[in-house]
Amino acid sequence: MRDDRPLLPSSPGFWRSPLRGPWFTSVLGTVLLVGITVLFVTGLVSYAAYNPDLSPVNDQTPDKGLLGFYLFAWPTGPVWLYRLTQGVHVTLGIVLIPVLLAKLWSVVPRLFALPPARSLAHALERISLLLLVGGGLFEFTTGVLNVQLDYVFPGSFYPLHFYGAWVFFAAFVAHAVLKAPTAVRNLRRHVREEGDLVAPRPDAPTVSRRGALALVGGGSLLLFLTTVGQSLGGPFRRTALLAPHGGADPGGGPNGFQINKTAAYAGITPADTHQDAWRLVVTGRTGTVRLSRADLLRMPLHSSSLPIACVEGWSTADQWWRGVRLGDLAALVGHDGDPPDVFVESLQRHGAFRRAALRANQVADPRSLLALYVNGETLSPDHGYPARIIVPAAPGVLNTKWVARLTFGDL
Ligand SMILES: Nc1nc2c(c(=O)[nH]1)N[C@H]1C(S)=C(S)[C@@H](COP(=O)(O)O)O[C@H]1N2
Ligand SMILES: [Mo]
Repeated sequence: MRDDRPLLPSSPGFWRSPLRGPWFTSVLGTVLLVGITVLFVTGLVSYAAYNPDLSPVNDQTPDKGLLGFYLFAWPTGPVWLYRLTQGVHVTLGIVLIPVLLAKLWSVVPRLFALPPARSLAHALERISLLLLVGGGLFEFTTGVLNVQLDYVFPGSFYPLHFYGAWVFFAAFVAHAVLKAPTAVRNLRRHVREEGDLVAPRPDAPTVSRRGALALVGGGSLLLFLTTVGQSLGGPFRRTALLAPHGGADPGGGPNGFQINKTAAYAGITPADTHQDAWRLVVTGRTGTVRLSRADLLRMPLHSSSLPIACVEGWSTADQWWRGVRLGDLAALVGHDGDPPDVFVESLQRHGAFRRAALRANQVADPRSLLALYVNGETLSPDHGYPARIIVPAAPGVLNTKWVARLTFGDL
């Protein structure tokens, strides 16, 4: 028999899958409508959690301009706030990958449709689709690379992902508004499958449309089950087969929870942190004091049960930290009762996260500590010995390790 398959993907007859059609595309589109909206909102929230408008050192996207209109002072409670918002952002982003790919597959014949533009309106619609598809692939790719590989793109991940999100979401909103009426119609009634997505000469089906959806959903479920453990922490971490690996092995015992950057990586040596060498320099309204670890241990010590939640999506269950309240350190240098912001500097000499600014509400929270112990044991070198910051509800980056200097004052 002669194979009469057209050679060019611009001919409708080239596309043979009997699965393509308005119903299949609309179901996937509706899932993405909800999912991508949640991704966008949790992404914006993640940026706000850095308190970028407090100090340039917190701001990974300093040229944001008007796009930072929504920023707000990040709260200190509930303590699991950033665990939740960022866990949802990263887990959902990964879970939606099969849905995104299936959606693109379902509409791929349109990519090749000729003529490229029938009218000005049609031309504009196709350009917006370019931004939509390009933006979507860009956001998912940069996100996954940042989580999995500690990033490999030229330029900083943060501005690329941030600006990409605005471009993508603008195209996404335009697309959703244009297509929503059609999608609702396609989903509600049992309309006949017709239109440009339906193959005019389909091959024999090997799976039903519902079966194909189940396959996509199964893929997402598998990704969910192998990812979410990194955000749940504790015993669930072992189920996170897809979580990034190759990080430092935290080992067991009280300090046996996830390590982001090790002391060795940060260039912190035992000579730097030795009791004869290390001093905490605290500056404020009344001047500067220098404290050894022994001096700090003579101050009132307090405990807080707080997690570490990284922008990469992993987080720890609550750890039991013990140390000096940031508010007490502020009081030591003349800020009694109503502490101001604080600028925190690490012993670390290079690297993006060696400095951070904390807002007054974070300093004032009685759970915010300069931690000296964790889970009943002295901090390990990799978790920030001799002293590290721990603040409720804040992203991991603000929990500076190997602290050397605290400067209190309005930033
Ligand atoms: N000095 C310094 N502190 C730092 C970092 C760093 O690179 N340098 N990384 C931060 C980030 S991104 C996270 S998620 C937490 C992780 O803390 P942990 O390694 O104790 O789990 O430390 C924070 N403190
Ligand atoms: Mo982090």
